[in-house]
Amino acid sequence: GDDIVAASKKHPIVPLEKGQRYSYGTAGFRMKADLLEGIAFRVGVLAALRSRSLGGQAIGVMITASHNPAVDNGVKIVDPMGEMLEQEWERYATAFVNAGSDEEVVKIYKTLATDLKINVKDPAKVIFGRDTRPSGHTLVTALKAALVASQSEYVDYKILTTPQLHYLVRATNTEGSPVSYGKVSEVGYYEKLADAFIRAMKGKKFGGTLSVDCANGVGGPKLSEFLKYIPKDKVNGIDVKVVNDDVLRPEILNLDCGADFVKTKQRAPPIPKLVPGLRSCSLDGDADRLMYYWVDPDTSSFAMLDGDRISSLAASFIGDLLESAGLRDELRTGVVQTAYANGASTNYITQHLKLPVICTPTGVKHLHHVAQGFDIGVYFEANGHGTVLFSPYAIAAFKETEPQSPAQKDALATLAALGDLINQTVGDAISDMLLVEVILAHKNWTLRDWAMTYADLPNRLVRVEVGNKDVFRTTDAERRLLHPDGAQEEIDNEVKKFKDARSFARASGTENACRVYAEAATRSEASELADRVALIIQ
Ligand code: 16G
Ligand code: ZN
Repeated sequence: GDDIVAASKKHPIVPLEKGQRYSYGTAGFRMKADLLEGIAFRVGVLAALRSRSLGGQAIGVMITASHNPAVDNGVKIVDPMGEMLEQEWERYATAFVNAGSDEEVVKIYKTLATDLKINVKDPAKVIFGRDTRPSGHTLVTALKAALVASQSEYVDYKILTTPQLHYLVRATNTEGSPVSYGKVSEVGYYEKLADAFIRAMKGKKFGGTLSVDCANGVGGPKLSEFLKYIPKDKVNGIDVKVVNDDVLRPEILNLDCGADFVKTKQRAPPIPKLVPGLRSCSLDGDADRLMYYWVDPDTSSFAMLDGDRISSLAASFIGDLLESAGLRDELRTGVVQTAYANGASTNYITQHLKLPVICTPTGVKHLHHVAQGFDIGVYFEANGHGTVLFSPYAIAAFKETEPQSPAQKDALATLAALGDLINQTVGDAISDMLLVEVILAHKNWTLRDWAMTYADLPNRLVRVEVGNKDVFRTTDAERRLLHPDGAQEEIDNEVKKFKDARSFARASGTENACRVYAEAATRSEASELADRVALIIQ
């Protein structure tokens, strides 16, 4: 206890204005980096306690602010199987960080330990990484100090993508077991992905050049490193151009580039100038989101393929493979989306692919949890974050089914390769990108073919400044407002006036504002509807 108090004093919390509290949100603690040092310390103390509460399994801490500006940073905790921190512990994290004094931190620590029957002398292990933000140094120093004071073992993995840290947490905790997730090293991550990619691409051709915008973040050097693990003769025609990968000028991180820029601006980054016909994609600042796009050389129009598109592409491909593998009826496949999913994608998945779709509230942990209920659960947020989860039963079926024909054998081998290629812990832009490339190669598709599977409904997203966002309470996976009274009826009345329309309002989980989403038959109607709903909640 005394050690923690003494160390804590060296990494003070910045007091907030009266009435305000720090809160462990959908992305952990995220804000201007100069507010985070004390938070990183307290998160370290909590992570050690969490590890002790789980028999000394390794807990992860990732320091990143993803797609946010370079001056921001963030701290979040990763649970033993590479999942997001359990909800109950988010509350503890919030309590820790808002404790009024260093002594109070220790008091909460001891109370928690007693209540949860945790022996604070038991072994603990915490592993951590950070993105390329320079402020990460200070935060790591505070985090290490906390781990030393809490007598926790730790491994500093230095600079990593967020999904790499998730991989390492799971690999650490499954090492040497029958469900080992891979070698416990960054190299192990590359080897696993490269091997799976080569297997999945067997006999197929990489379709021309792929240009990857890395948001000038950690994805740049990591993708370049990964590519060294793919011998040119192992993947026919592989040609990947890594762009916006300058991590030496921190101020250009996420600046006019990256997946979030592409999704919100609905256009390509201005640099490098997009060559018509060039297949392109963008990662975000910590490489867990992915957007594809191109300029159609025939029509000169820009087309973006977002998370909904990746989701429907993956679901359709896996559905076909299951069919060929004779496992379609054996393995329950489903798709998980949020209210932001374009209505056209939901229709395509339910009507054309004939797969169930479940809608959850925004935030990866919600989607992930529901996807685990299927043998094969495909989940993506429209913003490009997502993955495909395979149950142990599905993995066993890919490996153990006796093929009766060469086609069935191929399908089973491809499915097994996908099980290794797709990050099972969290959305991973590099892994997702390789998945998309595998599918396009198997289907022999260009981005035009992909974009033609269905037409997106025109849509608009607006951010609305409100006095107090917390009065906006929702139900039905954020699609309907419960409060303020009468607001939902007013929204319904507006929606009724438009064709093929849908709209909802929800409080942001990451900013002090509300978001309004609207879609309708035409661009101008979607816009008009969004404006009217914004007026209702203002
Ligand atoms: C966080 C979430 C992301 C979600 C976004 C919504 C994780 C790891 N990240 O970034 O999934 O789309 O919040 O932000 O869960 P909003 O609540 O401000 O709209
Ligand atoms: Zn991210």
